[in-house]
Amino acid sequence: MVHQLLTYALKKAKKLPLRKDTKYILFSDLHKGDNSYADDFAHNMRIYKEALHHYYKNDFTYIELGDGLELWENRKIKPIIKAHQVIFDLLKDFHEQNRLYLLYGNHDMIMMYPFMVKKFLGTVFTDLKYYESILLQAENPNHNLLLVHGHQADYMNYLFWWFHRFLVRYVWKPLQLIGINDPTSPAKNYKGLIKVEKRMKKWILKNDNQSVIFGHTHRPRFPKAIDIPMFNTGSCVHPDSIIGIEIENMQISLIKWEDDVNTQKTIKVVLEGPINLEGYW
Ligand SMILES: [Mn+2]
Repeated sequence: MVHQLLTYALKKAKKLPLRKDTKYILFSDLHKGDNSYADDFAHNMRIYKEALHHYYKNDFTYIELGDGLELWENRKIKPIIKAHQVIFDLLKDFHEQNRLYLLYGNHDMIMMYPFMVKKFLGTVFTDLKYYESILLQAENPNHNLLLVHGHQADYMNYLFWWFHRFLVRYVWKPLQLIGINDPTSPAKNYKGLIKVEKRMKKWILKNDNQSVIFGHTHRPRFPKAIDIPMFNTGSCVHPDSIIGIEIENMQISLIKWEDDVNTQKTIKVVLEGPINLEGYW
């Protein structure tokens, strides 16, 4: 099942060029909510905004690898837009320059339907599209990076996302108030996370070492050139930082944005890399 879902995602991926002069910033799993107690993103909003400013000024194309919106806990979009208006405005700037690409994850799976995108975000963006997958493709067609949310390797979350949504809305969200975490989420459950990574690695090996970048588990991964080429962007709901992946000058790096303890300024820290992408091919 996982193999079919990932292979299908590869086949239908939106293709974007990968060159010396292309610059991409990849974030995932923002889980933007309504700024209430259950909004896991609210505390990082300021840091994220600074980061977004930086990438906008420096001509990066923004790619979000799914779960940008928390539509399980929230049925309505208006409170989310209201809570994060500044961010939607910034994303709109990217979009107007054709520098915005969004994937859907399990928490915003309904965005797979164009009419839902229009209904939910039509007031913010004109002609916005959501994709399941993107293929960053270098000149040599065998040299590419597949970008997916990663719930394809977590097929219960892919096929029965609506059932999980029901549980989150009516069971886990109320329990979160008293400190009980959703045990079915790979982001909050270590065993589930390991399973997803294992299945992803298996698929990569079966598919000629196809490089994959995904999110979903919230655990950042950055392989060495000799390892299985499985990257993970981490998330934007870490306790006091956001983590993402930059691809620039045919090099890849894992980065973190946080507040510097001494200066209180928001800064970028390079966690891994930059490494030449060629090393993985
Ligand atoms: Mn997810």
